[in-house]
Amino acid sequence: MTSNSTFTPLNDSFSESASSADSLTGISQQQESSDKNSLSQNGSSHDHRSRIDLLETKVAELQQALEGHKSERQLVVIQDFPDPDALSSAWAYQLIAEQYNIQCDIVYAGTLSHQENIALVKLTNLPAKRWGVQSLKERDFSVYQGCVLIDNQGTTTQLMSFVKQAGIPMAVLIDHHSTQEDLKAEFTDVRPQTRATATILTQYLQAGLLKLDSSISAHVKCATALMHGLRSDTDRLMRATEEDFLAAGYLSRFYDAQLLNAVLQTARSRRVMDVIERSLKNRIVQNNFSIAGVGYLRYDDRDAIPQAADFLVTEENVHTAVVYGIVHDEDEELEVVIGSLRTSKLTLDPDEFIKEAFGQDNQGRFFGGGRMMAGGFEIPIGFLGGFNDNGEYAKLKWEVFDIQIKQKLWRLVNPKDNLIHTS
Ligand SMILES: [Mn+2]
Repeated sequence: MTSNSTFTPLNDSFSESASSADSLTGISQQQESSDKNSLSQNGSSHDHRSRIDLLETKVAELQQALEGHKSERQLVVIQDFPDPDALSSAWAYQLIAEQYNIQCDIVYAGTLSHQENIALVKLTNLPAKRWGVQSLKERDFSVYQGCVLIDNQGTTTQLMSFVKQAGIPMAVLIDHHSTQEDLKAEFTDVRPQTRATATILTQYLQAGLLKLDSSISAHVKCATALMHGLRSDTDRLMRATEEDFLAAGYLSRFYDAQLLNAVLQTARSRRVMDVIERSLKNRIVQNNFSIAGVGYLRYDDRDAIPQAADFLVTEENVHTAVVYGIVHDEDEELEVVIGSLRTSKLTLDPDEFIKEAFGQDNQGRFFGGGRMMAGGFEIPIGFLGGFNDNGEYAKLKWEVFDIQIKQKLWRLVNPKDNLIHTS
């Protein structure tokens, strides 16, 4: 086994994958450089052995936790902008729990933004439900005896405060982001060195927590979803490690390649294309950085921003792209600046770059951070927020944010250059 320690993601808390919206709600978690509880990837066979032992322990512990809650109802919470890794892993957990007669509702409070994620949910009948923020006050949380967090630690979901308020016990926490809050769950498996939560869930399946059966449609579809989740969190397996390949190998016995292809072939919407077009038109390239403000876009289209950044970074002589815009949600009178950074430069740490560029708010929280090659940021508009019918006003507001963001970015891109560049 080769060592992959040099490619350890620095902080994976903010951005899920190139094919998902960067999730940014919990801005200020401190990462822990090591996690004693992790099944870490390491070079020696001794570590390999202890990894297998730890997996066996975890599987036994989870089994016990499920046994202890037979016939209960659990709320499975995933991040506000769920990605394939979260969606598929939550589903796998639901299928496992079903065997113990535990009924799970998989919920998220934000929206499915990326066309591939919408396709994934539709084509596989993935049982995740959107609980919009406005509906949360009317929801009956008292029917749940346990809360399950998958692919998050409660910092990227608006549901968490309702779960806490309702006093639902934390039953299960399965994640691969660095340890965030000191969250205690009855069963915890947090592995910051593992590339995908789908890999963890697949290991559970392989260990026998649920026997996959090719003649059961839901199993085939869930295996397909897990394959998609695993691929998307490992940059199409390019950053996969041995355990991810092993998990993918196991899933290959059950998944539906045609169905996966259908999910991956999903076309971009016209509005996403328009945002990409704006990013191309507005981009300024300097010192191998490509920076583009795209103006206003709808809340449902926020995933167009990371997609535009993905595209801009493919230009020759560009190693880093930053795209940002003001996302507005007409229903909830919400406005926020959302941005995405993509880089192919190994020495550029998006987490550091974003923190350095934008600093902290007055409560000492950073506006974002990133994982290894990608990062997102989110800047509240505060008092200036809220949609305004007056076109001149909206234009002015955009210009103010555009100039301010560019100013902060150029300071890092070209420290000697004090000019304010605007498009
Ligand atoms: Mn993930």
